[in-house]
Amino acid sequence: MKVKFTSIILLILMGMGASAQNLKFANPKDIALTPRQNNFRNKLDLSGIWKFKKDSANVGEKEQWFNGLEEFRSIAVPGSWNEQFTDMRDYLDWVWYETETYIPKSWKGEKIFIRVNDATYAAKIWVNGNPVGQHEGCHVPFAFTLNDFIKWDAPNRISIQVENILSPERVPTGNVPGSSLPNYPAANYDFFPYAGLNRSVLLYSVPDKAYIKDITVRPDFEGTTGKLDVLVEQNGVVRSGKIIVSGFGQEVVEPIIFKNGMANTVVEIPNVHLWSPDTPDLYDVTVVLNDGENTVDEYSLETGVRTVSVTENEILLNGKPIFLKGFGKHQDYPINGRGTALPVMVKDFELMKWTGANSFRTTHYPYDEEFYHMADREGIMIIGETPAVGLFFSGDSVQEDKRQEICMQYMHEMIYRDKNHPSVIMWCVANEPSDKASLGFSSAVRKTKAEKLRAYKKFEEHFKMAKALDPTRLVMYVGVMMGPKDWFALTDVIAINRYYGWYTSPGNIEMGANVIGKELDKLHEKFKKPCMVTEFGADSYPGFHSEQLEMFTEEFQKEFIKAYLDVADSREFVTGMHIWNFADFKTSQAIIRFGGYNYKGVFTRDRKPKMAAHYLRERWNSEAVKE
Ligand code: BDP
Repeated sequence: MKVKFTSIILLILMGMGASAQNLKFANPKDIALTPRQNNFRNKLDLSGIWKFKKDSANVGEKEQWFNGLEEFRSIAVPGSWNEQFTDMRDYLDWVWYETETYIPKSWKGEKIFIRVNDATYAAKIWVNGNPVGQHEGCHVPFAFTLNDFIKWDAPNRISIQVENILSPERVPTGNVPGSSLPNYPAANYDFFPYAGLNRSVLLYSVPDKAYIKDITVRPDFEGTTGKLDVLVEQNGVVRSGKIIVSGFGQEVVEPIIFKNGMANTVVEIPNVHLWSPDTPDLYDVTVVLNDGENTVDEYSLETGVRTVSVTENEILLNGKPIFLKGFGKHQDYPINGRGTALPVMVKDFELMKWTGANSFRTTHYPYDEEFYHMADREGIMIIGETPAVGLFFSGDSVQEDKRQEICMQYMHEMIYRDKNHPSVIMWCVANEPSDKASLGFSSAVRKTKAEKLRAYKKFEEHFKMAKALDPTRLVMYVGVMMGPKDWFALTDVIAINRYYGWYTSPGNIEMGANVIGKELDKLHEKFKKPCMVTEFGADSYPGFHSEQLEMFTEEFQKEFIKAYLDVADSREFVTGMHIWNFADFKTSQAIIRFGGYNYKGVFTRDRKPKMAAHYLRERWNSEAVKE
């Protein structure tokens, strides 16, 4: 009866045309586990060439383009449309993507999902002309069930409408009146607003009767015994199951009993191998759902046992001080744009290790999931950052509330997706948020005490949410030059982006180093927290040299980086230095962005080392870990 009723409603909706279509919003919980292929689950990657069509007047929905695109062109998925088409570099309005696929017969009787790993910025999905759902927000996955809409023994048409309209109500923000970053397209951030299906689109299936919906593994250890606090959530009423933790010749099995769909147990691992950059030792955690004798579902993930904490001066990994050496990065590469290109990712890990780096921040958005799996295995630590860049609290409460809502959604999506990776040691809730619409260092807007407090309270919500979702990791934000200092009261680690000697006192490295040194001293004295410089650097045009230090040369960039690293070395409480940037990257057009690029990379955009990269390799590889 229920099925028939749903079908009738759907038929009515379809008959009523597009205007009546009500596309539900995605539920962040549905992306908690990476889709996997095993004996109980299936996965079909729809990467490839899709049909593509521009919809500049936004008529596609009304004209029911979800019933099949006419006069389309071909586009690669994953990839950004701005790089693939010469006429669409700056186009950010509506487009349609379409592909067709059979769904294997063997999936019959299972629950079937579509998972879009990144549709920047907003997307709506139809399958076989039926409205499936929608999502807002960039660089995070979303998923919907498809069972009501699919056909067996025939191709299924998947239509996705995407747009990347820049708006002050969105995060990241764009088209902000009076922005201190005049550029085109008018992104309120310093990277190109690459749009489209930047990551893979998957279909996957899970057992219909009951399936494992989420697994949260919280690691700890005491002496030589590892402790994994494992929380399993199922979608069904299976009563029991087990958790198997295996690795290094050991296997520990713990039975679990579900209550209201949840089961929680602590698995102890004797003679535990701890995860660290030097020993990136991983365990397999397998969860099995059992209905009597029968296994109903099974899911395995790789994780590691390690703890993260802070003292007044240090970040501790497994109780020992660590120093973060590394970079801010981008998912950016010629032609791929922001599209995931796995060979580029692998090469980036190679090059990070070649320089002697041990960490990076996912500036300025969560990266493709593969980065985190790779970092777990390679022993690279990650600061996982939300897409909250260019965020501001200037007093327009309607806009602020909308931004706040999307930021909270991002926090759920990022932490649900990335919570089990030992490589992720900190969450960064925002890059350079400000209490003014324009960036701190160029604005003279004065705020009243009450306005400042209001902004502080709003921003505090981000920390509360991150801590509530994950009490095991450090939470930080990254402060902008001349931004509000009192916000550092909220953070576990003081992280600042500084460009003294570049944007201020340009050309004067000595003065720049002096200023940052003094500022770090003051911050530490006031807040008594470990400090890190999450961005510092200078543009260098590849192959541009000079005898005497001159801005934009490779020599200047190298000396700038050296001076800042020296400042850090002379201070016990500086616990990490991340250079901006790993590689040159594409930006909007602006007078400070020659040819539409940010040249602060120590590697070129096609990953050739500049002088600074060679310098880092020498310095970082010869350094004993700072203790
Ligand atoms: C910082 C931003 C970063 C920019 C960098 C720069 O966090 O996104 O690319 O400045 O100006 O303020 O190079």
